[in-house]
Amino acid sequence: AEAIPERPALPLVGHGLGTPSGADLVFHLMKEFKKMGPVFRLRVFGTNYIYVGGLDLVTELSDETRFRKNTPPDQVAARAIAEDGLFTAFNDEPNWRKAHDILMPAFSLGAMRGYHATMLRVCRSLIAKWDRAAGEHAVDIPEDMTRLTFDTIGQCGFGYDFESLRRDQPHPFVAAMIRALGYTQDKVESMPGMEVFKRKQTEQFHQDVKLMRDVVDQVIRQRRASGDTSTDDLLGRMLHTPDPVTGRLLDDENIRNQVITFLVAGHETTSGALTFALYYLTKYPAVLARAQAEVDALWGDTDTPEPEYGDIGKLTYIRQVLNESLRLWPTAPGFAVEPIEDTVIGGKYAVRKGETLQVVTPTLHRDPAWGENVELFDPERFSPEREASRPVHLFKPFGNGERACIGRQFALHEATLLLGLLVHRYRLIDHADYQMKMKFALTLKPVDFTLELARRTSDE
Ligand code: MNH
Repeated sequence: AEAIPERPALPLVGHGLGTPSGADLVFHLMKEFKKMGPVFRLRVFGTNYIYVGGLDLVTELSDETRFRKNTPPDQVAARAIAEDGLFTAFNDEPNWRKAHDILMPAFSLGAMRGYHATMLRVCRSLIAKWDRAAGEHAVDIPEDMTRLTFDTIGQCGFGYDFESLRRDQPHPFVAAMIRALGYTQDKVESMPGMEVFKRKQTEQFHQDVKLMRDVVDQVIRQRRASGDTSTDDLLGRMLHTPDPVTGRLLDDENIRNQVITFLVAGHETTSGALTFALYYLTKYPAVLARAQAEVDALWGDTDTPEPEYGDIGKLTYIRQVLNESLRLWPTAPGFAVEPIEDTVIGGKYAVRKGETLQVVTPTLHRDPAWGENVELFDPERFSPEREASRPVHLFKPFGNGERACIGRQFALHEATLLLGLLVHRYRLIDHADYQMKMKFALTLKPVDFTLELARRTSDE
């Protein structure tokens, strides 16, 4: 076997000094692949990462008989917040399968039918807010997308209204979550032991986690107090549906971890995806025009369209726009797997059982197999004809296999509905000539992106 390519490393720090953090780390990795090839090793202080970005290797790593999810260091650190919730659970924790089996039915395509009216109601609150802004002042896209997706998961998942769209500031849960995740990420990226010098931050972290748990306990308490035992949303299933295998309910502590997990995982990524999509719609007028033609054909020029559940499946071009946004900037820009047994990858690199192999999806999504001009935003890549001939593992914004995103249909339904309604109603005015600037804190998203709005008239 050959050694996995790596740059010369210093003792102890490894490649730590030349390796940036946050969004710059994502860009750094993408550049490194261009020089180092489809797999390379990076050592940051004590931690040893293998990054993989090419189609052939990702195809190999997607074989679930040889590889399974790995909980990489940043997710291990996030366990201080979400413990054995679905996302951060280790494969061998029994609560993973238990919760997975209990919750799966709530995420089937059919289950979206049940969420549709609620999702629409949240979209309409955003539209009411944007109508007041139109012609008056700019709106902050990432902030408002976060308000929308957070309220959507709150209401669809737990029947709880966080009222984010009526607040000037983000909901306290969101602020605490961002700080807390930032803290756990810093801990991974900085030299081991540094937290002893960060007493203040550590104290803040404990307060933030407490606030998140208090919010969740309030959500659960409200449902219990209502006496409602029949609502079949995420919370209802967790409280009342026994695991089909063991016949037992999830315990209270695990339910709390799941609610935190869904509140976190269920909104940041979708918010980022919506923001990237609105960015591309703004910067590519021909794409926007086609998206508008699609919704106009469905809803005409009525002031208040009544999208039905079945309409979402008809918004195929808008779905292509979303997919193409997720291709260029998958908002969860990777996932990690580990060999189930010691093995060899790419025909020559030995890897050990349990070792973290980090798939970098922004690089996979620029593999030459996508064709020419991989940097170009082009929703035609997701036309039905080209989708049919695309290699299976070339597009992986939702991860792989059994541990792939459980909320995928939920995110796509929500995002397609909202984008449809927005392009139907507004002209998006790039008043500040926005230049993309990204932030990465567990998810990748644009920052400081504002647009002015004008209502469309029937001839535009
Ligand atoms: Mn989601 C896992 C991306 C929306 C809930 N999600 C994952 C993974 C990726 C991902 C990638 C795999 C992580 C890993 O292998 O370590 N998720 C996304 C993206 C969007 C998204 C790009 C939106 C766009 N996710 C959502 C929504 C929800 C959700 C919406 C909930 C309503 N995701 C999860 C959960 C997991 C997950 C829960 C963990 C699943 C498991 O391991 O069983």
